[in-house]
Amino acid sequence: MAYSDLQDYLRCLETSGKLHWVDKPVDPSWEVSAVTRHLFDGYGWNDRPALGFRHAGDSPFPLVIGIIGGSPMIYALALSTIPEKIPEVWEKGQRHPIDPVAVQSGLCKEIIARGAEVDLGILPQVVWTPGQDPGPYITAPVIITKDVETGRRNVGTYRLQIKGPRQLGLYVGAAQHAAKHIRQYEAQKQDMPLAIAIGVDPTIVLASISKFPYGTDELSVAGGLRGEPVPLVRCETVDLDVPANAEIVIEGFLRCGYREQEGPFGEFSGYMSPGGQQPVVEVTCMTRRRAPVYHSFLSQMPPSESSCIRSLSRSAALFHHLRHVIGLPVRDVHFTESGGASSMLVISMTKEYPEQVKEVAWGAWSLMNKEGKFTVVVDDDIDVRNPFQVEWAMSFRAQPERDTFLVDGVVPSGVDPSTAPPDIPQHDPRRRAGSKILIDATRKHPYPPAARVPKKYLDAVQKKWSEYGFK
Ligand SMILES: Cc1cc2nc3c(=O)[nH]c(=O)nc-3n(C[C@H](O)[C@H](O)[C@H](O)COP(=O)(O)O)c2cc1C
Ligand SMILES: [Mn+2]
Repeated sequence: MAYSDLQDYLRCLETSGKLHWVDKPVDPSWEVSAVTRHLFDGYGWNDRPALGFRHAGDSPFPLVIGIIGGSPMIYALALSTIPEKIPEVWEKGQRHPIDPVAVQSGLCKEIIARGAEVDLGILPQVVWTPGQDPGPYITAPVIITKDVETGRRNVGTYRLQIKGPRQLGLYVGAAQHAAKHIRQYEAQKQDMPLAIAIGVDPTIVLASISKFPYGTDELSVAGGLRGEPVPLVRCETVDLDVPANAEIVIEGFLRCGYREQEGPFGEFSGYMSPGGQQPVVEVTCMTRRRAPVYHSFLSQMPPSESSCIRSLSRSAALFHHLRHVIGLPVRDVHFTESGGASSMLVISMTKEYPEQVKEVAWGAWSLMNKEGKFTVVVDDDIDVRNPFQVEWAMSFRAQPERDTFLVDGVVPSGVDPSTAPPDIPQHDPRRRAGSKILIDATRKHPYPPAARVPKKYLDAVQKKWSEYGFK
């Protein structure tokens, strides 16, 4: 059964013991991020609960965080599955998308504020990297825009800096789909309408933060993931549709050609992004439930919610592309969390001929042009999620001179601080000098037998383990 909305999903997390509510009032200018960070640093990958804060500053809305990428277990619950089946559900969602359906009304219309009635100050004003972010940010928005020529919808998650009661700074990376829409509208000298949903069924969030080919409606992928169409309602002041059961919807437009300083912001690389001149959302309307729950993501230093989500989502999307779209014999794909689920990519494969290793790397790099700065390809006996095994393969199946392949003149990750010093703005061409390396850590010739105690002896020992004085 699909979740009908965020609150339906939160009930499932609560029943599974995966949501910890904090009743004590907390200060959103530092305490929300500090408690969440402490939780991420203190708990193992699989044990972290998601967090809820009932009283974050003056906001009447409770805030939840870590409900999508608190852990692989939580991510699996968002997809109504178990961690081992995450790639399978993604496969289904992408192969069998279900288009959304229009409905007349929804819970997101219980309260409607227009024009001067809107005050974004009602939202929890969370500062994520206290002392360094310039102010509070909305980190989990689902932003809906349209291609000006085809009318096709795009849905993406791009951070929003709360700048005033009706103003938001928007950061959209240059390669993102909404950035194309911004260029289109500005070429036609028009303001660009947009709608922002906060707090939706988790499959919509997962589709919103994932990269699909341009033109794909992320809401149809969400339909495929949840097995039912997403119900949509018309916005009040812009020509767009939004998930009918969203907790909160903000409508507005980007004023053509206008830019203001946005950021710096604590990014998934673990460093502050430089910030730069970015568009500003002028809010025209806010619709919401009577008692909405506000949804946020923790980004900054890995491990974070962002690195967990990116690792699981990107790995599944790339596996699908390499294995099922291009048809290469790839067994498994893993973006490491320490690499911000961006820089370090490990792929295992059942190599059919030596050149195929490069085909795999090119396939990965052309789908995800900014990712996989270090790409390691291993044989199918290596567990890509086990760094010990991966380093072992690199250590004894590769010769750096023969088995590495360097490429330059490629687009780097926009927030990789190794490309340029912090005073160079985020979109500056000087940040574009990227390069990548492929490390082919597969066997190139027959290998000697592995030096292991034979399994039959290990099994024999296991059977009488207590005889050796072990419990
Ligand atoms: C927690 C989190 C925060 C993100 N913040 C941003 C952001 O501020 N700007 C941005 O361009 N992309 C951001 N992304 C990445 C986009 O959501 C992602 O690339 C998505 O594919 C964008 O949609 P699009 O492919 O339709 O452009 C974020 C992703 C996550 C998981
Ligand atoms: Mn898109």
